[in-house]
Amino acid sequence: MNLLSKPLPVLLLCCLILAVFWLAPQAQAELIINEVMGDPFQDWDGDGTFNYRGDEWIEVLNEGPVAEDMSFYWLRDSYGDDFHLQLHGIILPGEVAVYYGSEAVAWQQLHGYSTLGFSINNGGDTLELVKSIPDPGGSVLVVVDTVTILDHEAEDDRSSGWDPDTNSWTLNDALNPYTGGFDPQGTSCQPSPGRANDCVPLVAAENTTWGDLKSHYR
Ligand SMILES: [Ca+2]
Ligand SMILES: [Ca+2]
Ligand SMILES: [Ca+2]
Repeated sequence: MNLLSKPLPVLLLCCLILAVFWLAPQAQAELIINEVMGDPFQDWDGDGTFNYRGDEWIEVLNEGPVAEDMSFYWLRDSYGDDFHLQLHGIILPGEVAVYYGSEAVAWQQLHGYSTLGFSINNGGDTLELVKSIPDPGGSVLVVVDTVTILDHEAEDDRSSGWDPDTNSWTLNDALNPYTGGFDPQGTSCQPSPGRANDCVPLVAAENTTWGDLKSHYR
């Protein structure tokens, strides 16, 4: 089709369609749920106390080329339509941010919702990252990522994390080794809230003998 041969109104309409296409917010935001701690058994959020709701956490990774304003994003699980937390902050390309259950509880208190936190079911759950996209008729909600974790992944202090090298989810079970037969199998890696999913194994404390110490100074 030779556009130049068309009347001016047709050309203007074509330009308008192209402009809307290019300027519309893209639903395919390159944000993913990167790691999930569904069944904490220690004080992960660092508030000084362990709480099974407050110390759950969900990590989000920005795989895209631009910084993302997280105030357009929400987290929820697959039970019901209620959001658990409106996210916050900016995530730079390649960076992660971790959101704790205690933040969800505080947000729910503030907005008059039931204070369930993320409510990640220890028997397995499905989590959604949802983006609110401005629209002339009101905002449109788009699910940008969905993650399902199984029963054996949501066990004391095990996290599930996305491994870009293998394109699969891995089980970070250094703090609570998994010996069963379900996938994902354990990796002996530690959970890594707030940082890339680089596998850091748990290092046993070394028994240092007097002979070891002397050997350093020979
Ligand atoms: Ca805590
Ligand atoms: Ca839980
Ligand atoms: Ca991580």
